[in-house]
Amino acid sequence: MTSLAPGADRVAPLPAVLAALDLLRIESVGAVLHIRLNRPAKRNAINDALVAQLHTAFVNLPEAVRAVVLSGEGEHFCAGLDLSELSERSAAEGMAHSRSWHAAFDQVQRGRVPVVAVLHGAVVGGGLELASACHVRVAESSAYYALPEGQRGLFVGGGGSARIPRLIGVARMTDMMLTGRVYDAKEGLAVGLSQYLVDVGGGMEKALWLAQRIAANAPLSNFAVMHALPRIADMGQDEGLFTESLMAAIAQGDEGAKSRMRDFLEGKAGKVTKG
Ligand code: 1HE
Repeated sequence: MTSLAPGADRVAPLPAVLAALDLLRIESVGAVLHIRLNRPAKRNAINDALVAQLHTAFVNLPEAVRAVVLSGEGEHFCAGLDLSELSERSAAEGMAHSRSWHAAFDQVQRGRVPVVAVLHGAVVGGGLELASACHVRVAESSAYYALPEGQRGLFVGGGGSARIPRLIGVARMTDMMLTGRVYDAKEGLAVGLSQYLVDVGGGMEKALWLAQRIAANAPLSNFAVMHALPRIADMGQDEGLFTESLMAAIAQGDEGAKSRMRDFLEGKAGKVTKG
């Protein structure tokens, strides 16, 4: 694998608001912020406090951060909803709980910078919902995916019904929820749950390398990919093409784009090469 760009491994001090988040382990590596779910004893199950801390982390990304890597401490990425917190909730409380997940995961998907997830071990229930809010997913060969909500008498509540079918289709998600089907890492790659598959232990290096590449892009291009692309994909073709032309015009007019095009024409920028 290509090594990181110079300065990419520089570890910067964290702002106090991020350093105070005890259920996350956060490290700033150059322009990349590495956020780890940090409840390994509970398989990184997501309780109310962890949802709130994810929200806080993603709305307080330091200005210098250009990409995030999200991973899980221990043997698993995330065991989903913390089932020990599932007390008797009224319908209104249940709705508010689900909406708190939506608010946090929306900051992951539609925040300021792209997020690369490293998936290993269990990526289940709310853990898969969180993974599906990320922009690039790197799976290690230990990863497996399931939606046990059906077996637990629940429904997805962390945005899964909106995001997961956009990755794998309604039919596959229906099957996972009705039958408890588990996809292994290879199957997950084939159906689109991850974009990359690497050996056990190789996920962080690959994700950091990808995040470093993402961080080197013009910020407005990354913004267009994160914010315009998924919205255009949800539009009718006519509206989509019109919106695309607006976004393209704004992106190409940016100084970042102009200097990059000049660099290429003057032979100073890299060519596109085969893998
Ligand atoms: C938990 C949770 C959890 C582990 N909530 N405590 N999610 C699930 O249905 C998945 C449930 N978990 C599992 O199937 C397994 O724990 C794993 C496959 C993820 C991992 O197995 P393993 O053998 O490594 O660990 P373990 O021995 O099962 O669990 C270790 C501890 O973590 C244990 O606690 P301890 O105090 O006895 O040590 C477990 O109770 C605890 N633990 N998973 C609470 N999920 C917005 S809606 C989303 C809806 C959903 O996500 S539903 C799916 C919930």
